[in-house]
Amino acid sequence: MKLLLLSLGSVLAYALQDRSEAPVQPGFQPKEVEGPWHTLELAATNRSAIVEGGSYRCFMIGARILGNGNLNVTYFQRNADGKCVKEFFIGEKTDTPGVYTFEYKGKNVLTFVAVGSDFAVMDFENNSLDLVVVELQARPPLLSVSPPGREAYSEHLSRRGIGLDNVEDLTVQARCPSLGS
Ligand SMILES: *[C@@H]1O[C@H](CO)[C@@H](O)[C@H](O)[C@H]1NC(C)=O
Ligand SMILES: *[C@@H]1O[C@H](CO)[C@@H](O)[C@H](O)[C@H]1NC(C)=O
Ligand SMILES: CC(=O)N[C@H]1CO[C@H](CO)[C@@H](O)[C@@H]1O
Repeated sequence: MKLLLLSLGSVLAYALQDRSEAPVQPGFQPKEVEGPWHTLELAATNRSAIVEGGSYRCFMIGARILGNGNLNVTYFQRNADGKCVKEFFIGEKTDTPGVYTFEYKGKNVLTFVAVGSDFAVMDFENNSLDLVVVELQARPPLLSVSPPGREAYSEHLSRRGIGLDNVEDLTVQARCPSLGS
């Protein structure tokens, strides 16, 4: 019975993987995404999710691996009063290293598509399957991203069919945390 479930599980995992347009970073190591992060850009299949007031407009500040292998992601988000509020979500690890799931406005799948020493390209897919958000993260205090990071990010935007008009550059806009918040 256990074996049957296991094989059913892998068939399912295979089917899901096959359908997903978010490939995971080969040889993903959780340690590589731990520590401070700074969100440079947000991109989405539906722009309203990432503009000011949008539910996916987040400024990630860090990630920590918990004892059970889950991922604690901390970020700031502006509330309705314009104040920056610190929040976190727990990404539950899956059978695929680099893929986590969490609840936020429905079920989400987070995939680390590409990870380098100074960047991370993160793909968030809302299970309703009509929303994909892609984030480009950099390591503070240096906020530039090497050409391989930029390339991996652009490549993934094309893969997801997200055009440049659906990208928000957070480095030129009011950030969180900001002075007085
Ligand atoms: C985009 O999101 C907004 C707000 O959630 C929604 O009203 C709109 O219908 C969505 N557009 C598409 C094309 O899904
Ligand atoms: C996640 O990290 C935040 C910020 O460091 C902390 O406040 C929160 O307790 C952590 N949650 C868990 C479940 O570890
Ligand atoms: C922001 C967004 O589109 N959230 C959707 C995620 O998916 C759930 C259904 O699983 C919808 O209810 C949310 O509106």
